[in-house]
Amino acid sequence: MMLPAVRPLIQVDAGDREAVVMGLQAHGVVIVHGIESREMLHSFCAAFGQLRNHPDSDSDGITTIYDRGSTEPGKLAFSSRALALHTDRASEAMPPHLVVVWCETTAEAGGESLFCDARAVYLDLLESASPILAELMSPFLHLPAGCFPLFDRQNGQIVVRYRSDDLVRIVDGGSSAHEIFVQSVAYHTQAKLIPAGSAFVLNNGRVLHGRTGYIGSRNMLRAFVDAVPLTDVPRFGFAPELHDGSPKESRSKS
Ligand SMILES: O=C(O)CCC(=O)C(=O)O
Ligand SMILES: [Fe+2]
Repeated sequence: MMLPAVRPLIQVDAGDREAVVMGLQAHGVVIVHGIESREMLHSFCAAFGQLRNHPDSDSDGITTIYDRGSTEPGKLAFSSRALALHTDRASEAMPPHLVVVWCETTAEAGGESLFCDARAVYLDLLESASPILAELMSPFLHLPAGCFPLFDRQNGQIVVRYRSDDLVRIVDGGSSAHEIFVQSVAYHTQAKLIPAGSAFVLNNGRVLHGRTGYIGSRNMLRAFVDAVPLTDVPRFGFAPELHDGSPKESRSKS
């Protein structure tokens, strides 16, 4: 039997570091409330590690995601269109560890954030479709930087890497495994409107994210954070074991 489709998202206060860390450990993503300014966002992020610059970021390392009508390959974020589930910087050898996206202004309608815990997808496939999982764990996605597995083993962890836009091509023969992956992702995806003054923080090696299309003007501020190794912050990706130490973890059999 598959893992339950979704579990309620954990919502915590930005000042409660322990709760942020516990949420990341249990779900790979947390909603954080009470960030009142760009400066506060910056210091919240800096408490978890080093901000990583991006070609679109400003000098403080933060990127404003807004609709500038972009139609460029890989730049759909800068439009009002829906954004399919993805790993940030999936084309890089080392994608950023944490992704923090803070809402400055909500859209008039739409613009909900989408999350999928790829750990749940991995565990479902492990249980019910292990040959498919083996395919996904072999070179599977042709990206500008090379051909990568969709689920990879890295330092004892499993790391997800995925995008489905025009910068990626699935390996020859991979389309049915891809279809099964996409179905499982859809089953485990949940939507949440992040209100102004709140953010999501996610482990980019574990949780895929996206958004629904929107109308009106919407500003989201994004930071990539590489956490300091060996701190309380869960490592990039997730443990391959069934139990991650979270007391609520349970898998139903039927
Ligand atoms: O607009 C959003 O909510 C998210 C944008 C995003 O995922 C990105 O820029 O990579
Ligand atoms: Fe993203």
